[in-house]
Amino acid sequence: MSSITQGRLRAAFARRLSEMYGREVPAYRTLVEVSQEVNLDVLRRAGAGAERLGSIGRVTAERHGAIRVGTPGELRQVARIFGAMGMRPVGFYDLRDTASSAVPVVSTAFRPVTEDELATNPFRVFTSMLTPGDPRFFDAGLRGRLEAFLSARRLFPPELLELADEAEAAGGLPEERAERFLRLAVEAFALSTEPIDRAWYEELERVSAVAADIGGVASTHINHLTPRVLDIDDLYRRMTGHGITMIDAIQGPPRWPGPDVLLRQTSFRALAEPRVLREPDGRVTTGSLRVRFGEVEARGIALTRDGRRLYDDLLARADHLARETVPAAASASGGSGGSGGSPDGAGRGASARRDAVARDLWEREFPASERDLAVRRMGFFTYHAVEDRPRDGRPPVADLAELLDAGWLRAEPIVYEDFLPRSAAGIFQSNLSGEGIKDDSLTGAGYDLGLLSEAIGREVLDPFALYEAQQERSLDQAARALGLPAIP
Ligand code: OOG
Ligand code: NI
Repeated sequence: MSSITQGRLRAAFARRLSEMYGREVPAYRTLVEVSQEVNLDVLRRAGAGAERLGSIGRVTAERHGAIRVGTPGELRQVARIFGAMGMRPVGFYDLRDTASSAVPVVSTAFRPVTEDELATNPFRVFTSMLTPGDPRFFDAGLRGRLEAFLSARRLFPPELLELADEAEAAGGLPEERAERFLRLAVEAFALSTEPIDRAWYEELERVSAVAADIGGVASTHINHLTPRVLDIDDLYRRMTGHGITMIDAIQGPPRWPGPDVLLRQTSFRALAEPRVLREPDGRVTTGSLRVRFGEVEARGIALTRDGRRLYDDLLARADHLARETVPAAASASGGSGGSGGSPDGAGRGASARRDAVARDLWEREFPASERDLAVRRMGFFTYHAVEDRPRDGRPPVADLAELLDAGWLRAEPIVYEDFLPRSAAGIFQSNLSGEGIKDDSLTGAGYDLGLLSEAIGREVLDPFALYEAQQERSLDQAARALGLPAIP
């Protein structure tokens, strides 16, 4: 009996989730279509260079999703379902302090971690867990009722969890059970039609829209699904042309002439979706909730800790400078966006200004080429001995820069597979209706990496260590091929 491997389960799950989300959120279909147009255009324009950060096959199928759960127990179940598909928890993101509105969650991302599995299908899911124990958001009374509500619900049917355990232990599932697993898994993340208690939902919403989306309903759902695009600025323009209003900014590094690094993302608010509500008097009505959205991203080279420090530093300085250089007349005239005082025009003006400031900083301080990123040890690469390297009898030099410059070694970028806390907070925030309430006079509860690992029951992996290990393996191999003891 043929068995469906974890990699094939993951690819099939991503595909089916995408079909489901396309039925649920029509603007997502437009986004996927436009992304594919943009990618084909880049391929035509740039040829093979377009595939330097991933084959067109990989990029076309590539998605990330986001889900939100309420308790450590629920998170542990999610880990079993994703474990069945070869996805491991990587990275710890604490958005409680990163966001300016009330986002009471801590997060990780489930994703494949080996080169082979990433090549099969890199599907990843940003997964957030509510923090009811954080008194800045929830007082003791609300916390108690919230925890009682969460402990009474069941997100996943036992059959799904049993199939997941079997797939994880055996490395896959026989065809029929694979089919059953996929059906149940996709269903578990569909938007539920069960009535929502309006009063309870609204009580939570006053504290935080994210808390309401998680703890105000009896199920979880895929919150957005994000395709990958090779030119996000082009996509932004085209979506606007399709009449879809994007948020003001593209989050992450600025557009600039140097290498693409990390992650650039932008999003749009999905339309309100019809949801069944139970009114305080017991009547069941149809209302609408606006919680889901569309997002798109461009991925670049993974940065080392040093590279990341420089990125974070430039971002903070760009923010600071952009605030200082606000034109004196901007507040009166509606900014430089030219759309005359509308909040959107002003927002776009401010964001264009920030982009210009950021680009200027980057051009002065960020490594301007892949070679410089490699030599300054700011980007992650795999290194390969060049087949037709000069063999002029010189003893090989053992310094990375010289080996690259003399044509002995070739560097291939490692793609950033993770997320950025500031961008994630920006994405959460730009899609919330209200600010919510956060009492900063209180001390936050210590939901940290250790607690998250414990909740999941598995080690949360360090993304830097994964990239580093991949780079080191390639350096060892290259050194052997060149007959060097090591490449420092
Ligand atoms: C997750 C937001 C974070 C990203 O791409 O940074 C995210 C959420 O809204 O639940 O998906
Ligand atoms: Ni996202």
